[in-house]
Amino acid sequence: MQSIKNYINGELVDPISETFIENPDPATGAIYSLVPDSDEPDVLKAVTSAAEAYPAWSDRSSLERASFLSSIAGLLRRDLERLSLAESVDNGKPVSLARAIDIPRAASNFEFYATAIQQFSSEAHPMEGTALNYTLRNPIGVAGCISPWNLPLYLFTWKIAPALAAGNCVVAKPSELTPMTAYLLSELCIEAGLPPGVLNIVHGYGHKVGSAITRHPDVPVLSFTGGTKTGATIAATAAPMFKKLSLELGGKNPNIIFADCDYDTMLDTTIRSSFANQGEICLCGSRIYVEQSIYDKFRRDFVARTAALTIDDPLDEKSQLGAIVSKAHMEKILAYVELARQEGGEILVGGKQVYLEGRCRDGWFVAPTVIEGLSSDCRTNQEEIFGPVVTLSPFESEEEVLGFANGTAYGLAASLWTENLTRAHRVANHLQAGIVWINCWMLRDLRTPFGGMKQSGVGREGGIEALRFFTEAKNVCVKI
Ligand code: TXE
Repeated sequence: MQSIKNYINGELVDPISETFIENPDPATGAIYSLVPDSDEPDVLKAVTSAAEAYPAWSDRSSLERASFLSSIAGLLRRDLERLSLAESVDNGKPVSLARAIDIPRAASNFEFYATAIQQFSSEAHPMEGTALNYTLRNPIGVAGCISPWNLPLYLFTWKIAPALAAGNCVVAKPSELTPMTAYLLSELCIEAGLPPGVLNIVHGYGHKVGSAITRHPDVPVLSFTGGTKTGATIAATAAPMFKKLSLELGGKNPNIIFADCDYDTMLDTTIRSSFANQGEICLCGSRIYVEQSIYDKFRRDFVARTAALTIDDPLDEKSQLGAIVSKAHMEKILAYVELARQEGGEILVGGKQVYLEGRCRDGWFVAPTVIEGLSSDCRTNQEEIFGPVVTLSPFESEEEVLGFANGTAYGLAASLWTENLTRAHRVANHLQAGIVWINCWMLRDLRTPFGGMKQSGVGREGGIEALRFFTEAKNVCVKI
């Protein structure tokens, strides 16, 4: 039984409590590793290490910091296979997905910020003949980074890389449900020679470790990705302490399909945007709105394509969907399907747990599910399910579908399918979302601002947005 360790002050150490959390493999339901059940004493050690490492780390040139990030990116790429397998076993996602998306993106996150920091600049404002204003963007200190279980290493590194590049030191906590690749990352940081204390990884529960990071007075900046409810809990602690806060939260994203779309491309992509990663991506399009004139055709084709998806052992290269991350989350998803039935929905395909043979007979698998016949304001269409469940609804007009699309508390992402360019720009402009994809989905340029509005979060990650988040702007005004 593998027992992983915290990474504090450059060393791999057990939790002070010497107690551990059992970590199951979602595909088999069996406990396969032990995770430190850390608490506040471990966080205090980590923050002290980070604070002690901060002066030297922030004094290094951006080129020197970039070289460490590049080395880590190279090691992540070197260990692609090992990390992909670890991610698949820990999260339940197909190993093919971890290999194609999760791990390469983790390496890209480090590589991107290794170069972005070298291009990072600020501005000057001359007051003709009177004064010169210049803006400094200095690192802040110890940054807290807390990440979720759905894209474990991908989202974990998406916070850590810019924080380190900007000159901060970090105390990071991955989800207790998927800690493995964060642990393997700490081994690679040691191999890359990252100075002790620059990055510290403390494993454990959110209400213990995550909460201790959030309320620590020497952690002035926090970056969180996870559920909206947890985001509110963190904000309630951080706000009165005047901490800088970035919150990437849930979504209930519309996928709007007009009759004039490129139908085959839309259908292929909509299968992905509905069920990729078992639908456990905050950017998935879980509410599908189809123009009335093509609704029946789309319904027939989409249901057939959904029914043909392969849900199987995540380690099988043919699997298109793997296991749900935890038994509790699987039960939450199935409870929403039952709710949909009670709200008048018709389950067109899926809607139940899938029982496999052999190695995965005790795993947690849910069939990709398509539901129609629900009102736009029912709970199933208002609340984030975060599983392989989508709803279908027809619409008659642009105004009507914009009302549906914008009619939830969330505002993270949206997809839009039409060949009418004028309409595409008009609808995109009216959608309440931080990210709008037109005739595509999950096409990502890391330079772009990433994040949502309303209950999908506060602030933006990505590009220079993240470097500005992890620095403080100081205006210096020099009398001439
Ligand atoms: O998130 P949580 P989970 C949504 C999705 C999912 C729900 C819960 O609806 O069902 O959030 O998922 C740590 N103080 N998304 O359980 O609970 C926790 O240990 C500080 C959307 O993953 O929010 C973990 O490391 N930290 C999201 C992290 O917060 C706390 C992706 C996320 O846990 C804490 C994932 C606390 N009080 C889930 N409580 C997206 N937008 O991508 C927990 N944590």
